[in-house]
Amino acid sequence: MDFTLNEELLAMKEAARDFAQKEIVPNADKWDEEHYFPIEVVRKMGELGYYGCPIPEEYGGIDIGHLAQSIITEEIARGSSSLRVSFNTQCLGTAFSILRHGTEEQKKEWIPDLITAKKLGCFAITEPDSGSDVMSMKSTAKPDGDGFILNGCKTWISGVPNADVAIVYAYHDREQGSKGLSAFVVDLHLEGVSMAGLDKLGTRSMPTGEISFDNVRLPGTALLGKLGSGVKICFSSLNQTRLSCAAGGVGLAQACLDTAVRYCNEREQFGELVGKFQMNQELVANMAAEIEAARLLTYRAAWQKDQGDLGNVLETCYAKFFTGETVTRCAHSTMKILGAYGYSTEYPAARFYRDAVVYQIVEGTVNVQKMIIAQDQLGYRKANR
Ligand code: GRA
Repeated sequence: MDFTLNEELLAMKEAARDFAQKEIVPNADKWDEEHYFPIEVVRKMGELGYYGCPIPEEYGGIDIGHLAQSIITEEIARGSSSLRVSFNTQCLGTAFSILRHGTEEQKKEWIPDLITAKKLGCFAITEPDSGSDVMSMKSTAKPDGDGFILNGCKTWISGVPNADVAIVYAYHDREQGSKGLSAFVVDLHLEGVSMAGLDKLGTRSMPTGEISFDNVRLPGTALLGKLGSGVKICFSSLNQTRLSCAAGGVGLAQACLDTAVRYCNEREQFGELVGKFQMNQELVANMAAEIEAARLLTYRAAWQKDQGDLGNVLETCYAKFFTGETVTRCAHSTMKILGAYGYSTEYPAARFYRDAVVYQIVEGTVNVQKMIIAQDQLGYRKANR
């Protein structure tokens, strides 16, 4: 067992940290306040190869794997939790799914543009009446001639309304149950597609919105994988995007700790630094230990993926579940330590607090993660595929 990051990974971590410090941190609060999506920064990350870590060079990637991408995601989230979402919209929920399931033509057409962020991506699972219960989705893609007619509404989709392309999950034949669900690569500029943004509490520098498909005519070449393999593609893709979410949560939790420590060593009350008070020390100690545990769970799951185990649902759930709880506790602890300054917009603690809660909701709620873990442990349903 070796817990050290090799020189290449350490250098990438440092470079991503420098990038976040220079390009993201100085503007993150302003972008958040203005609900501004900094596409120029996303494109720079694309040029640096950040979205191409698990993508082979022949499709424009840098082929250094999931652990590298997790480490970079963590450092970007430490600057802005909003921007870590782009690792899922540009790579893991889109380009990486096309890499695993697409035809050669689809790979060539979409992957290079997604990982360089020339085109903005998204993946569309959730619907107004179908959140945790994925299989209850209502969208349909009825076979029609050599293509499909797509109808339905997707909501809470990260990257919308700015996205150019979506991986959309819809039933081509509801009668067949799970075998009737298919995945499609959908050009969002097609006729019949309309998008609208949604307002939200946090993650305000990454748009979130809904997409309506009104009799959208898809060419046969839009089908991703085989007809009926939507379930497999959807859940195996979630197993990669969940890890990215965990990595982002670790980064945001670390940002909370960084801010709390800085404040503890600046602020004086009762004649001494507030870091000298044991009740604050308890908060700092809990945060530090929990972040380290969340980080190790995340790195372990990423490392397994780099060994070829992309079906490590259980270990990915451990990382996502534990990080979701940790980052929420850390944001709360930082708020307690900073007091009124945490509540004000003078420090980023208020943004961290608003951004943290979503880690209990997206990519499968904390309860969904616990359900998967418990059912595996109880022997009801094996998590790993
Ligand atoms: O046997 P079958 O043919 O009926 O197929 C079932 C099963 O074998 C079917 O799915 C198959 N399956 C899988 N296939 C391949 C299940 N898991 C896998 C897998 N890992 N790989 C249905 O399975 P089931 O077990 O009967 O499902 P269920 O009981 O209906 O639901 C299970 C569960 C609740 C866990 C699932 O629906 C789920 O994970 N729900 C959470 C949905 C979710 O994570 N949504 C996230 C939306 S995306 C998002 O949040 C973007 C945010 C962006 C960002 O911030 O990064």
